[in-house]
Amino acid sequence: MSQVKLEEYKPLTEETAVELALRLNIFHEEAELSCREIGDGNLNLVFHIVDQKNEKSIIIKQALPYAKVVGESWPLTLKRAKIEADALMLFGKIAPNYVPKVYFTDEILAVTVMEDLSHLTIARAGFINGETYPQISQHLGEFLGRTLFYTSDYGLGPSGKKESVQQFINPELCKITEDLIFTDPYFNAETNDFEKRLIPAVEAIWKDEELIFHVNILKRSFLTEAEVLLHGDLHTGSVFANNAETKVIDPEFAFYGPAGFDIGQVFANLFFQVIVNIDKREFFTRHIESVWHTFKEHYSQLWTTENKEVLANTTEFLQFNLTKYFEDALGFAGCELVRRTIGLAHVADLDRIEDNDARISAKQKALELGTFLIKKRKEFTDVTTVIQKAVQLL
Ligand code: SR1
Ligand code: MG
Repeated sequence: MSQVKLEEYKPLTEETAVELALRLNIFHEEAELSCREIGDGNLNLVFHIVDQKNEKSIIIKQALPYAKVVGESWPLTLKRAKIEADALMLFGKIAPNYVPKVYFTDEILAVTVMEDLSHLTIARAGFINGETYPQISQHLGEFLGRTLFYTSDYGLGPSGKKESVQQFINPELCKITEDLIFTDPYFNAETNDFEKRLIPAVEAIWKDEELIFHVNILKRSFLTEAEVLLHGDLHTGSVFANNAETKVIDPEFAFYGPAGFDIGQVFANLFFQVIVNIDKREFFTRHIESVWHTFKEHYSQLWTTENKEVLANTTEFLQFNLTKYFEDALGFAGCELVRRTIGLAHVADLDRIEDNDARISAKQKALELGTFLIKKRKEFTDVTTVIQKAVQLL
């Protein structure tokens, strides 16, 4: 008898995930299906289902009603599965090369059935294993240029944009970011997670009034500036890649916010490799430059040819906006560097360094660079100078 009820939420098991796939007629009747739960993120179940006979495979992702990284004591809305599916489908229209195809979604079960990307590797894991993915920065730059233009007032027009803002209201997931990125790392909060040897550096952050002033400005921007539909969690663990392809996954944190947020998260997560991967540092500094230049090129081209705001279509106003996005991106990158080092939910780039002295030193550098970017973000107008300054600090 069938165990999956489409009208009632229940976490799937490997057996019921297969049953769901069969029920959706995704596979041929004589398919020989095998299934494994492969979720290694902070929040969800991920089932990989393969038809050995016909070489077809899919992913079923299901939201859990709590944050897996903490446990059942941290309840979390299932609505995020719909936000994620809607964002993937919208990004699929805007930037089809850079997101997985969605085959089916169900709000009650909180599932999304999508393209299997297991021929690719999570970019963070690939980088840690020595890969540099030569095309990733151009792909991410194009993804950012297209999504941040087409979801804005300039790309959608004011009515379409307001409808989109409404569709992507995501208060619970935004609250996680507001707390974990913009608040908790800057005082002695319970969620923080850092090594004893970092206590002096952490206490210096808590006492740094100038820094906290700037974090408040960045948090206000995150809270109030509904510029574009953001992915909202665009770190290198949300990107699959190989040397030729790049796919952005996991937009469950999607909402309307400041354009610089997604760009800044990409910058910060590439900066982790600039800090730890000294032999390949140049590949990653070039990636950061290329993300910005490619974003700028695509965004500017769309601005000129597709702008729905007649008066806004001037070079001066475009430049004004790009300058704002760039400064914001540097500040948000700084916040991401700090939170992934001393807050909840770290990055393997730092935590997996086995040598204690090297790991602590890398974490101190991440904090130093993060603090610098937050405070000095308005002093820079070009990405190459930022990188030169950053490398001098390391
Ligand atoms: C409780 S969720 C912790 C983190 O995991 C997600 O990937 C986001 O980065 C979030 O801040
Ligand atoms: Mg995620």
